[in-house]
Amino acid sequence: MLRLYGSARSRGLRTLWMLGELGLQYEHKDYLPRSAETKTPEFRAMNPNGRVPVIDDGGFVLSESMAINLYLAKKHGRLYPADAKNEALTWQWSLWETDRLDRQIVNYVNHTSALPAAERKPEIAQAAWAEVVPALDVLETALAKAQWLAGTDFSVADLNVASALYRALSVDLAKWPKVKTWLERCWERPAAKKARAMREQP
Ligand SMILES: N[C@@H](CCC(=O)N[C@@H](CS)C(=O)NCC(=O)O)C(=O)O
Repeated sequence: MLRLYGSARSRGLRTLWMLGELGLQYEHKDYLPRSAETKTPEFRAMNPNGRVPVIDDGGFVLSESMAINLYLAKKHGRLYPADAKNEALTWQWSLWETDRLDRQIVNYVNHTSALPAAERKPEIAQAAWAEVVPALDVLETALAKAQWLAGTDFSVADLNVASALYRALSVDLAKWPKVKTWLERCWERPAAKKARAMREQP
């Protein structure tokens, strides 16, 4: 059975959403980032970076949340664009998010609200916001032209970008109305709600 290493309180959230979309059975190793479990020789043999998420799919070990979701969607023939151009757009948006928004949105939300007040650093929040704004402008322009990021339906492109924007759910997105409604549409999906509930459970 497929095994997922990584808590919903990590980028494992993205994989949990995808596994839910695909309706796959899996064993969940609910490892938190930097936990003792991620420091064992066994885990480091799977991911020398020591990070989650990681999957073990019948002996095939893969890390990097975006790559995991692209692999799972392609392997199971769901949410994966059939034509080469939309497939390429899926890669484009997944890589773009990793480059332009992934850490930036987390840093912004951490240093404005998520961390205890004493640990927040306004200069980190400010620097992150300076990168988040132009990236959301780019996404807004794309979503003004099309409802979804790669093709005519929700796909792994939307899943990868929207799941990585989990932190943006707590940000005022009024300046980016297309992004706001698209993000809400994505997170309204049952598999998204289930993954979110796993993350937010007390
Ligand atoms: N690019 C990687 C990033 C993985 C990552 O940074 N995971 C965090 C948790 S969200 C982690 O395990 N951090 C532990 C550390 O930095 O040592 C991915 O998308 O999977």
